[in-house]
Amino acid sequence: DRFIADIISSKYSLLGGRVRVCGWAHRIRDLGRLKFVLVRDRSGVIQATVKRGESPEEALRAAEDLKLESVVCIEGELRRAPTREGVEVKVERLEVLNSPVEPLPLEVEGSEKASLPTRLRYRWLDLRNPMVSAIFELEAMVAKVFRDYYWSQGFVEIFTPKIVAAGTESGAEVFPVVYFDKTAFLAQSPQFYKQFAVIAGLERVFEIGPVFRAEPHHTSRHLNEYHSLDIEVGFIEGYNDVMNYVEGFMRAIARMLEEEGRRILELYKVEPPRIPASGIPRIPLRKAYEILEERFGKKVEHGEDLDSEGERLMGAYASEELDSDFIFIVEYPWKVRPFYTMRKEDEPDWTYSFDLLYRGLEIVTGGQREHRYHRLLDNLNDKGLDAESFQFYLDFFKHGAPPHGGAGMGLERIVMQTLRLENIREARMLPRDTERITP
Ligand code: AMO
Repeated sequence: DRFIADIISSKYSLLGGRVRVCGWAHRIRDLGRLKFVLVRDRSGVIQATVKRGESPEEALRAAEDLKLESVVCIEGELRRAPTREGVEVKVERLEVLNSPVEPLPLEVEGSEKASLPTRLRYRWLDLRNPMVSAIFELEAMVAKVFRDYYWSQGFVEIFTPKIVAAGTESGAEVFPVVYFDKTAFLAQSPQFYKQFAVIAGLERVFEIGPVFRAEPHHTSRHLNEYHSLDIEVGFIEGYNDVMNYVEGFMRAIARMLEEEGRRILELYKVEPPRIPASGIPRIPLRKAYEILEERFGKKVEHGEDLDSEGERLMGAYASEELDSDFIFIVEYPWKVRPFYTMRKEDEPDWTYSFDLLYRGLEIVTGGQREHRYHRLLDNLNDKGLDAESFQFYLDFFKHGAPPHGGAGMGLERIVMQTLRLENIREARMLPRDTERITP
């Protein structure tokens, strides 16, 4: 059997022929002698008609027992019909493979309009809604573009440990793990090990993997488990090289969205992102402070990070003034960046680092790393961290670490911003947050 969308798109060559599709009973209309069953698979919906005098007795009996969301296979002639698809299947065989054992707690059709907690509780039903499964098709497409793009740039895919001995992003937000007689954590980021791989001679690496953040806050932008798209590159001249690699990937995503991704964007009535031909604008944070104050009357303390409103406003600025859905904010204060970040040579209170905002939300963080052993030690001390618990990491830097940098990108955030979803949980099949560890 084939996907319904394939049958519909090649209907003229198939008309009059026999087709077989399997899926779920999406809608049932019973007119007594005539029953219309809409069969749905991942790709679409097709009408099947079961009619007394036309369909065999067995099929008529099977149709009697059919419930919404019963699992069915139908076989029969494809013929013209006044349906939206222009065709229907005249049923000659109908097999019911399984049926619901209780009333449906969530209707698949239009499930996106139900409350998010209900949708997440019954996610297996919610996901059968093509509007919802499209999110995860898009997610897979973004991950594929990521792999293809970095492969084409000479990167090697790596697979780093997720059970680790130290937090990387800042002490508190780690989940402890019971690991024999040692203290261990779920990895917050592959940060140390992607740097390890560069230092170990792989030079340019990427990884797609889960990361775990024990952030207790409940926002529409944070998950406690998400997928991170990570890159790390050796022998860079500066953090602009890293931004170039990030920008290349964003362009590759935009191209995919204009081609294979179109159908999904149309479903969500959104446009592909705009990237200026001259490149994604790169604006120092200190300049962003000025823009925020002068243009929006928003005061951000000099040397502080942008809050979510600041990001949103800078996104609006990029969209209105620079005709771009993306904007890099560069040179964050040392105070708000992790110890592994390289400080600016001439202004050590600032760093060679960046964030990328997409439609006003941070989707990427990156920068150049400190690769000089003694400077790295100074950084740790300056942050008041205990060098001993990071010694295993410091050791990587003792025997020839090249200058390097990289970035981490939130897969769910990229998808969320592309489809303009309201809540990041929609972009995660089974989100983990402060309330949820099931289903
Ligand atoms: P950072 O902690 O900023 O940087 O994370 C990188 C990117 O991951 C996404 N992100 C999240 N997505 C969903 N839920 C969360 N709780 C969440 N937290 C972060 C964002 C963010 O931009 N090691 C560095 C990256 C690097 O420098 O290479 C890091 O992890 O899109």
